[in-house]
Amino acid sequence: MNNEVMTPVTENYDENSIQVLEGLEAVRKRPGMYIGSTGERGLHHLVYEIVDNSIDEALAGYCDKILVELLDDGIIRVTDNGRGIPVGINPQKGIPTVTVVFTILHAGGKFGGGGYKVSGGLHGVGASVVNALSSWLEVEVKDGTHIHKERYEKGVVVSKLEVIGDTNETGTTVTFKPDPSIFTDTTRYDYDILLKRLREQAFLNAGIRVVLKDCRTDADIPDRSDDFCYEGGIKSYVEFILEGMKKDKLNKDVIYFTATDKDDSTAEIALLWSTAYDSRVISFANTLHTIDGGTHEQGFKQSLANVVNKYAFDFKKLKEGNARLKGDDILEGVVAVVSVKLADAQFESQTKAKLGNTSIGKLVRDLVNEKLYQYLEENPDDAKIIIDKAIAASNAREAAQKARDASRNKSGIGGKTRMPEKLKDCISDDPTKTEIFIVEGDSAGGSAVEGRNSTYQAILPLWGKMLNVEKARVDKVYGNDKLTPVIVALGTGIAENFDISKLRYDKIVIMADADVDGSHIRTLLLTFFFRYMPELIETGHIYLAQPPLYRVAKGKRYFDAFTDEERDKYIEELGGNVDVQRYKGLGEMNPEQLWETTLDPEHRTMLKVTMADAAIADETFTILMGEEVEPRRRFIEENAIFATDLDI
Ligand code: TSJ
Repeated sequence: MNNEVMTPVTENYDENSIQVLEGLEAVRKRPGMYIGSTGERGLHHLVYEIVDNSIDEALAGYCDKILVELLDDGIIRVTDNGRGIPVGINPQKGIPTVTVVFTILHAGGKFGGGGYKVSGGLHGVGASVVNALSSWLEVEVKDGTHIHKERYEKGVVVSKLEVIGDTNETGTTVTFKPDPSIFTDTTRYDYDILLKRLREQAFLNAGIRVVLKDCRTDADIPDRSDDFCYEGGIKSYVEFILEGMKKDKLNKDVIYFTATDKDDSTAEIALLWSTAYDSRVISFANTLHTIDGGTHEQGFKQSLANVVNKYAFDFKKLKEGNARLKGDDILEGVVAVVSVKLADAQFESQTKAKLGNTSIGKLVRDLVNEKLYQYLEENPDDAKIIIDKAIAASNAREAAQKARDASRNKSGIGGKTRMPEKLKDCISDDPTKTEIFIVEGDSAGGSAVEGRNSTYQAILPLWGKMLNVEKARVDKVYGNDKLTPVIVALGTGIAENFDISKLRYDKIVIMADADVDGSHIRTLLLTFFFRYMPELIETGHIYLAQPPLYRVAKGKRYFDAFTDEERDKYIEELGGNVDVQRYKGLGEMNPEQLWETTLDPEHRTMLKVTMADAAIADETFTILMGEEVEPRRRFIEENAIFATDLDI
């Protein structure tokens, strides 16, 4: 016990403890008000709440390592090598500052003064709430001379601050056990949830080392540990996100800007353009993930659109008809992290998911307006790639809109949809029994129409031969009404207008040859379904027909073979001296053969398409359509392999 410090304040300490108890009782009565929930999320928030204090210490420049350990019995230990929470008497409260931190509500960050930034804790309530919701909590402070320790149970001091040893180090260790009577759902920490958050913090605070260790004897993975330290900060974060997306960079490197305003608020932005069709812009305020964005994120998106448009205009990069690129088109493929730090963060929602400070919007806008424009000027090759991507996005969006309008206009008028001319529909309109075969090429279409069971089977021939996929752009494929017949025939509409209850067939079967062109058509259709009608795939409505490659016949007996191995097996089975016919394509089969091998539900083989298949197709499509010549060339060379992969 540190008597020197404690003796003069005993009276005040007791007086204050009444207040303290009232505050912490409120926390225990309504924990959800303070940590959001008492479920798994709330449980994990306790750790963030503690770690955030160490991060603040690191941001103040006094700490560079934070260790988080998962111990048995639901216990967590957080250690940093900062200055140590002050143990001297707090003049206002008359008790040690460390005791104030753990026992008085809303004390977090407001004591001490002098360079202590606002805590980033999700609910900003700090250590006292964690303490109140813990069966017990122990804090050890090393001040370079002594090790001080205090212990609490359910937020109440049970063993006052005392010196338990000597040290020449500094730092803080907090060990606590979340109260199972509060966290009734679970008190088991999920390593991966903590990992995600701590990694994020390591990205947002360049150079800080964060270590996570699972020391639990019943850990899912024994002795698991991770060690994060990113000198590149949010630049590394953008690269990390890109890796996770499995997409490639379009511009050379991650673009990075930072600025500080007169109030000492800072904004940091890292961004790049990728081959993706969506965008990932994530924003943070005081290292808190602002899921609903706010002034900083909006400022970024606005000025991004303005700058790219201004550059395109100033350097005459737009043709007529592309007078101005839309914000969403410019954002296509963007991966960005926007991180702001400010003294008086104001959040529009209670969950701190949306930042409200207007001055930060201006800081971000000014930063992007100046630095991104400069970047585009200095990197004209990148600028061209970025603008071309936005133009392609704009064209694709307009084409998709046309397709949507087409599908909407054609349905509803007079209650009856006008079906595409090329569709040879079936007689039944029972959508649980009918099938539509999307057929490559007109000649195959003819055989299919003759060979089908016209009661249940509809045939939709697509364009004669595939356009040269290598040259075709996304917008050319979605536009030019190429896929409109498919959309209209299926009846569901696409994208946000998609309505599966309007589906006109039970099975949608893509019927294409087993050659390179057929593979292209499969890839294109799967990509289209994946992007615009994913529910059709998820609900198992999409199939690939599997026409055989050979017919092995002897007299009246015959077998159809789907592979060379199968062919050889049948030749052997029939005892040699057989007639082997190679089907060069669907177009070569006569109607009877097509029925027997590919259409007849009793004998055909079909593959149900999974989301994984479609995702692979999407990726393939991206490569085929991509700007980068090398992966495309490689892909086309390896294309035969892809075709067999898909057909397994
Ligand atoms: F929040 C907490 F109390 F639970 C907690 C705080 C938990 C952990 C693991 C670490 C910390 C913490 C606090 N680490 N470092 C600090 N630093 C201070 O509290 C501190 C030290 C010195 C001064 C100063 O002005 O001299 C100011 C502060 C805020």
